[in-house]
Amino acid sequence: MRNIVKINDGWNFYKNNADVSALSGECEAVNLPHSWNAVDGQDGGNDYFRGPCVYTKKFAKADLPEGEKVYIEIRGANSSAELFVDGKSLKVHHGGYSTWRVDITDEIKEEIEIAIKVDNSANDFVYPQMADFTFYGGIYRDVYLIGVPATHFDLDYYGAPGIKVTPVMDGANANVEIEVYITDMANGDAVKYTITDKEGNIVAESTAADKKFNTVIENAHLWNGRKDPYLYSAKAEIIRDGAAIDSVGATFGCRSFKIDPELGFILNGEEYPLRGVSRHQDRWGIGNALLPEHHEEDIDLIMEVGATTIRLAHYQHDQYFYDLCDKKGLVIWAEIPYISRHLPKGRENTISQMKELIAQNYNHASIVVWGLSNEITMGGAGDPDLLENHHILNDLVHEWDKTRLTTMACVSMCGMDEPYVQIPDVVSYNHYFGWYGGDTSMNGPWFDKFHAKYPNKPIGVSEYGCEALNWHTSNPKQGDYTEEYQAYYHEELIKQLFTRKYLWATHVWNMFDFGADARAEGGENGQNHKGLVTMDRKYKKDAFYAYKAWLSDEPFVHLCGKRYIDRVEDVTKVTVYSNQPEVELFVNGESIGKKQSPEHFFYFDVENKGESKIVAKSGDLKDESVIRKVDEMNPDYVLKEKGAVLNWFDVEEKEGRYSLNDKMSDILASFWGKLWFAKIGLKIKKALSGSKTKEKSGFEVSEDMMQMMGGFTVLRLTSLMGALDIKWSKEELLAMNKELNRIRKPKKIREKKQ
Ligand code: GCB
Repeated sequence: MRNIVKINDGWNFYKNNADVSALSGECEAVNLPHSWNAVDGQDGGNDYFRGPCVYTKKFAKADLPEGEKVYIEIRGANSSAELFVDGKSLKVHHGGYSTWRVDITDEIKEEIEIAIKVDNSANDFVYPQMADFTFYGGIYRDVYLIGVPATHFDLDYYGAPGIKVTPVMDGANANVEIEVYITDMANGDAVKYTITDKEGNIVAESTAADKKFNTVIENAHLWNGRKDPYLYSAKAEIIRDGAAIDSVGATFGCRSFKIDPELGFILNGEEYPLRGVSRHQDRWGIGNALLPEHHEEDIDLIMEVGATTIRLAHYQHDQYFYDLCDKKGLVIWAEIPYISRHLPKGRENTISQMKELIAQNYNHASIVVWGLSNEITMGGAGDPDLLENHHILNDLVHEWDKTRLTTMACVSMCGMDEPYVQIPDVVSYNHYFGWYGGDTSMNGPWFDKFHAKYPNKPIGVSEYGCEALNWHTSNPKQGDYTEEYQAYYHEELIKQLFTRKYLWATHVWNMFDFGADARAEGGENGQNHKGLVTMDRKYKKDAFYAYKAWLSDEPFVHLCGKRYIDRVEDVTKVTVYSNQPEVELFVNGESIGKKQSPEHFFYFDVENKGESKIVAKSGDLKDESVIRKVDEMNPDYVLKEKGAVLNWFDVEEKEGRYSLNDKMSDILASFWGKLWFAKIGLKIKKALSGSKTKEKSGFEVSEDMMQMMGGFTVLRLTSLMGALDIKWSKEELLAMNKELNRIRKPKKIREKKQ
């Protein structure tokens, strides 16, 4: 039988070392999982260490697991890695998110030293190279030694488990096929197959010299999403002379699903709306080196919000997490990090990462779609090499998995008529109308337009979201980074998206704030703050409860604005989210009324005098907060952009005139505004086309992009341009503001409600 030993503890770590035979510098003792970017990958500046590092560990022969063959299994080393035994290179692996194994048998001596060189430096052929998250370097998942007999379930095939279970529903019965992969099967060897139910009862059993076993589970107990995530277990053993010499197992679920362009997701013949969130695999202080309890906490929070689906972005996640999804009944979108920028030399890597993703995760009941790419057409959707790459991946997935569908996340400005959009079976778009550009009301109608034009193509929302930190206001505005604007944005988006049942899946970007070291937004650099929950998982933002109110059956009332205590106005708006039909609000013990809301959002006007204790009640459920009357806005509630050249509140605004705080679309509504913009536009165009890097020179400012940009204030636009290396100094910005202050707003803009 196989012997498996976890070898996470006691490694030596050498930072910034490329030569395994001449290690130099300080040696740090570390336990795995480990990332060398746990701190510098989350503190902003886009300056985290990216380079080669080496992990070493010595093993005495006696400590190795018994077996005629010994493999080392690495479940995730970002991004490229090379494994050496006593200085001899045995394998190079490209791709930081999958499992890979190396046969070390021939190198075993009385004592051996294993060295793993891991490298997260930039290159032009391993994905991801450009994306809005930190590429944490390290061996950040578990490492095992596996001892097996010479005849064993295959360990060399794309990190796969050696057992593939395919349950296909036929009426109430499940036709189950188990296929196994065996290295060096000998004459006379047989395979024993056993299927057991959740209680451990044997459902089917057979022993044959065959690598495939087919059986029927009559009246199969369905895997039915969150309602009943029932799993069966399959076990395969190699039998020689009456005894099992190796064994593997997998859990699987019996279910059918369909994606209908009108009705959305259908699970086991019933409509099952996929409404959920995306997740990145990192957290505050530890980067991507997560422990089981971190995965568990994440899944618990996702269950609490009531999500039925998760998009596991933007790469393969830990096996343990997919297991949790199977067990909890969450429906999963799994994907490879083919993201942002198509690399002409990256085709092979997309193929190997896709093969690993499917081979390693095939048995998971929770997975229903494989994602080909994310926002890959940022430089345009016409590149023939990009299109061919997608066709290859799409065909590969269909060949490797006949039971699931392909999908893709398109970038907002990608035109819906692009042939590229039609490649996968079902498609989704990342839209940020109401955050980056445009306004919230544009979301639903955009999807209606797509749906009307392509009624046979299932369309979904792969990303939408909005940043929120601990900033507060009673007048939420797009781009203000307050918890209140995020709550407003999601109220609007929920109402638009959850009432369009044709949307086959919707995924909030993101369940958790995450590390993106290049980001400098919202006053806290190094993070993307679109999470419904903070990066340390300690605080659920108000928007979290807006989703809970729509999606969860667990009765609750939530008072919004608990961190927004000091308020200036005499009458203030108090919002309650609840999945109960009626909520009553008490101020200092006195009821100010009951409200009903089929939309689950309850709004009260509350007189703000002195200090008030607010209690929201529905039956036995209650929640409390405090508000306090103040004369001036509490400065702690107001964003001060760290590192910003200019803050919006430092910009001079003149009645009836433009300023840097106006939206681009409003400026373009005026003739003089247009002229003024032409000048800036020139600077942007020049900077983009004069740029030496390819991705920038291929950059075209399209109509769609202009529409998106219209929603930004000029100030915001200039700061976002920083990411493209187009920078304005404070003096230049103030000069621009002066110019804008000279331009009169046309009547229609002056009268527009801001
Ligand atoms: C996107 C990307 C995602 C980013 C997100 C954002 O469209 O797919 O990786 O984090 O936008 O927040 O800008």
